[in-house]
Amino acid sequence: MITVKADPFAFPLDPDHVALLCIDFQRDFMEAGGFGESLGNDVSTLRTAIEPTRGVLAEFRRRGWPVIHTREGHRPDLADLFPAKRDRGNPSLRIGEEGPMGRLLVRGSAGHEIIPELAPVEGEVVLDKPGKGSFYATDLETILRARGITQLVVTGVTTEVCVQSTAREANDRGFECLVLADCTSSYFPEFHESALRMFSAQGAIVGWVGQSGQLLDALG
Ligand code: TIU
Repeated sequence: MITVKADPFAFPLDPDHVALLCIDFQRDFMEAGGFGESLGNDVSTLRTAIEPTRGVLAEFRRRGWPVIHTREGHRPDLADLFPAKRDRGNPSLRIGEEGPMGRLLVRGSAGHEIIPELAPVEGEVVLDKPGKGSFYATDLETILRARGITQLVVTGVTTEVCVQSTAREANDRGFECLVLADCTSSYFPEFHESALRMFSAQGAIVGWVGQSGQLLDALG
């Protein structure tokens, strides 16, 4: 067991049963012309998470520990897109419409790809999901249980949407989550802070919150 400093108390990392989860580091959320910008967001705010996540990713790869990347998006025929998701709000473009990086949030489009800085490598799981949470309508739980994974180091965007949904779902399924604050980001700094505080409050009601530096220090 490796002790990692975290809030609200140390995270007991089990090297044989831990995986790194990189949630939705896609061009559609992180780059101009994608889904995130179509919602009216300044996408540059998400970029703070890239370098810290690169550091953690490199360490997991060096150790040969499992890495799982998720991508939010839909089938090209949009058969898995609920009208309730497609029609909500007043975005400049809707899911499935053609933007500068191809069809928004559609599998196979350039915008659906993970940003090059954090691109998956051979042997890493890439999981496509139609919702915000990573367990809904996916085989993530099967993949984790098949490998005996019981702990997740959680990174990704955005903190209060897909990261929050996923951490809560993981916690309910019995997985222990260490969410790395600097490896997550939001279009709304106040939501980022609040979501992180909610995770670790009440004795880690959803999970632990730490920093990438604390994890890397503990790993030596
Ligand atoms: N809009 C927003 O903040 N996020 C999403 O729609 N998806 C994810 O968080 N990945």
